[in-house]
Amino acid sequence: MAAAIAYPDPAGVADPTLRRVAEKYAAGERLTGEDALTMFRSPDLLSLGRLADHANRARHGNVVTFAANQHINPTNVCILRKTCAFCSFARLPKEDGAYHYTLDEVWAEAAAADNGLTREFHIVGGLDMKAGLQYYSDIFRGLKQRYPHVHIKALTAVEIAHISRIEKMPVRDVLIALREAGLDTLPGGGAEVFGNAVRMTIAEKKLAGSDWIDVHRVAHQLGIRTNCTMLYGHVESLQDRVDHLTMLRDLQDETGGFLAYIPLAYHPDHNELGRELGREGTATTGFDDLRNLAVGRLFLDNFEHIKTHWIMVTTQLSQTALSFGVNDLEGTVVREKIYHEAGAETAQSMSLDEILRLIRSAGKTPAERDSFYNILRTTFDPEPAGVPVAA
Ligand code: V47
Repeated sequence: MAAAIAYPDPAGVADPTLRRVAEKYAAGERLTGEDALTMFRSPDLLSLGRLADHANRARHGNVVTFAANQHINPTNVCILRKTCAFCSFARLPKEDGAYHYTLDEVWAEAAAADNGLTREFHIVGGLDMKAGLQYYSDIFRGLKQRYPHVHIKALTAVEIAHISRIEKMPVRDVLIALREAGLDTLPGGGAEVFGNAVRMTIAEKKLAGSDWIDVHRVAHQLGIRTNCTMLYGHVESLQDRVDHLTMLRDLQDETGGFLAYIPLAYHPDHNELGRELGREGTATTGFDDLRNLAVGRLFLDNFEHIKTHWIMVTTQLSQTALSFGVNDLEGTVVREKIYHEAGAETAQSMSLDEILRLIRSAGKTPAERDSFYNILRTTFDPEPAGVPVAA
C-alpha cells in the first residue's frame, strides 16, 4: 500500500454533477450506480481521471505491472458462429479459415513463440463440439509437462459452461477436473454486457449474464481466481454498463475472487454487428476508452487491479491510461488473433524493452508480475538504453 496522498480538491472539479461524486469520494463514501452514471455522462474527463489516478495511487503508488504472457487459441470453430454478431474470430467447422489444433500443433504454437520469458499461457477458443474435457485436459497436462513453471489461465466461463453441457457434468466437476489437469485461473472473457436486451442483440445464444456470474462464483468457491471484462462501445446504454459493473462488484463483495477488471473496446471490422451498425473502420473513441478505465477504477472499489489491453486500444492510449486509474498493462501477448480478425491494427506482441519504455516514459515504475500479481522483478538486465523518463 502506497503512502497517503492528498485527495484531489472537489472544488477544482469543473462539472458540478461530477463535483458531487468527487465530494463523496473524498469523504470515503461508496459510489452508487447513479454516481457511476454521472461519471459516464460527464464531459469532464480530466477531473474524472484525477479521481481515478488518486484511487490507483492509493493502492499501487507509482508501480505499473505487466506479465510476460502468450496467447494460444486452439480452435476457432464455434457453435455460436451465426449468433455472436460482434465476433470476427469464429468459424463453422467447414468454413474457410476454420481450424482445430491437434495436440502437436498446440505444442508447436507454444514453442514457436517461446522466447524463454513466458510465464503465463492465456488459452481461449471457440465453442467447438470437438473441444471437450479430454481435449483441454490433454492440452493443459502437455503444456505443464513441457513448461512446468508456466501458469495456465484458460477458458472463459462460456467455454466452461459449454464443456459442462457437452460432457453432461456440473460446472463444479468440470472446473475440478481441469484444475487437476493444470488449469490455474480463468480469464475474464465472454462477459460482453450482461443485460438481456443487449445480449439478445449481440450474442443471442451465448451464456446468460447471470450464468456467467454463476460460473465465476463456483470457480471462486473452489479457490480458482478469475478475471472479468466488459465489451463496450457497441449497442449498450450507459445504464447497461453500470448494471454490468454492479453485478461484478456484487460478486466481488461476496467472494473476493476476481483478480482484475479489463474493459474491452469493441472492434467493428469483419463482423456482422459492425456491418449492421455501419461502423466498419470506426473503433471506440480515446475519450470513451479512458473513461471506461477510470470509472472501472472508481466504481469497482473492491478490485485491486485494473488492466488496459493495449492490443485493443493501442499502446499510446494504454500508456495514457496509466494516469487514469490503470495499474496493469496486458503483457507481451504474442500472436494475438481475436482482435486482429476484428480489425485491430496494433502489433501481435510487444517486447520487454517496448513495455519498459512505455511505462517509464509515463513516469512510472515497471514491475514484472506473476499471474497472481506477485511482483517478480523491478530491475531488468540489461536495462534498455536511452529510455526517456518523464520528470
Ligand atoms: O469475450 C471478441 C472480446 C473477449 C471482439 O482475462 C472482441 O486477462 C472487441 O476476454 N472486438 C476475449 N472485442 C478476450 C478477453 C481477455 C483479453 C485480455 C485479457 C483477458 C484476461 C481477457 O474478446 C471476448 C469478447 O469480449 N471480443 N470479438 C471484437 N470484435
